[in-house]
Amino acid sequence: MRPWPATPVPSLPGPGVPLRLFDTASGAVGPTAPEGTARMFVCGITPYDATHLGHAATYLAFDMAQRVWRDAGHPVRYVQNVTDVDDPLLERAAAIGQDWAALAASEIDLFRDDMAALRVLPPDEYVGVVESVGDVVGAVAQLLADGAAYWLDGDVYFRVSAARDFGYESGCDAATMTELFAQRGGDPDRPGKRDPLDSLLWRGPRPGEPRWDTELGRGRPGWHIECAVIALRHLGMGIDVQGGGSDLIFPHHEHSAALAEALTGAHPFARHYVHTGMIGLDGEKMSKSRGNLVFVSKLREAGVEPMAIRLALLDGHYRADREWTDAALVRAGERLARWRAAVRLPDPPDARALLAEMRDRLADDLDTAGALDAVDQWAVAALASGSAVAGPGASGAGDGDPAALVRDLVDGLLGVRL
Ligand code: 5CA
Ligand code: ZN
Repeated sequence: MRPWPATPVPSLPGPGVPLRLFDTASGAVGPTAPEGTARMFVCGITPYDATHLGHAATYLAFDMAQRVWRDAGHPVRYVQNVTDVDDPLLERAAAIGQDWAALAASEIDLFRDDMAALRVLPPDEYVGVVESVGDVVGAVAQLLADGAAYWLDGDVYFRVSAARDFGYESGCDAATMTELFAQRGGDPDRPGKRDPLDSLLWRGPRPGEPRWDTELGRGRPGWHIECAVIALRHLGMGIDVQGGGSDLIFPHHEHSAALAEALTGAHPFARHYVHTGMIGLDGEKMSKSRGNLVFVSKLREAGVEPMAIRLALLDGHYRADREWTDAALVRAGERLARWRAAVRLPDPPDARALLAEMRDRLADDLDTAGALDAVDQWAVAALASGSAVAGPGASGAGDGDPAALVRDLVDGLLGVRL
């Protein structure tokens, strides 16, 4: 599938700082330490109700990880999936009387436009389930042959007891797993399952649902196997980051890791499992089911500058559940205006200390709010001295061009164009 266009990333003087990230599996912040190229898989959208600000915040967080890695000299190989066949998409298409594939295609287009407008760097591989059915079928056939999966009334299930260390990624206890599994697309109570937490790998044909004719018979892929298979094909095992929102910690990332590990015999699937907090509105998680969505495209249509949306979403820690407010957007617009005014001053102050501070903030588990504050301090000082010192020659020669450096570091590290 075609990704969206990339915006250039300016390179910055001097060495970057190695990225440390919080890993859900270990419960601690630790060095990411990629071996050369950093490999990252981030779970993509199920294409309906795209792109709300929760989606945007999540993809922005991983965009920041990519920028810090690149600044530290690591090329990045980034893969994202699209869940372009799954129950919620089919249910929405049926509810609005639209063909599911047409709905998916138009929502993916909208998502691409929003991501490009927000200057989120595109994945190297953007891969749908529809184009991965053959790979999924091969993987399910292998799991069946290995005894890690079984048939149940025309469907195939993964046997969690075949996993080497099921539960290590989320750290959830059994009761929490069962509860979350039921809430998030699982079917713990289906009669005939060997274990309530066994997950659907292949769904036999149902009236009115899409199906493919395969060596498993007719049917369509389940959810978790999709991400395991796409990540394995395009990245392999031992990836540096498996990412997504905190609503994917269990069951999705637990199951996709267990599946990748069962398929390859290697462990672990990812060295860091990284999860973003949920963006909420008026005290509730922003979600399709609650219908309390604020869309990037609607804000853009209303004339809001994408860079202000980007700054508003970066003004908080990616792991914290946080609220979207109009006030935050206003603050971001003011901040953007302040930064732009500061880099237009004829003689702004040196910015090399700012670059060092930004690198430290971002490398420390992506402290974007701290990085934004650092730029603010520079801009406020620049504007104060700019208005106090009339005329040229206020700072010494030989500092390079501070305004150009600030434009480049705000662009390269924060993805914000001034
Ligand atoms: N297609 C699956 C992943 S394979 C999926 O979860 N799709 S989604 O469209 O529901 O969500 C896309 C991404 O946005 C996921 O990483 C999800 O965790 C994240 N997300 C969804 N709602 C929010 C929210 N309110 N705040 C932050 N992130 C969110
Ligand atoms: Zn996924």
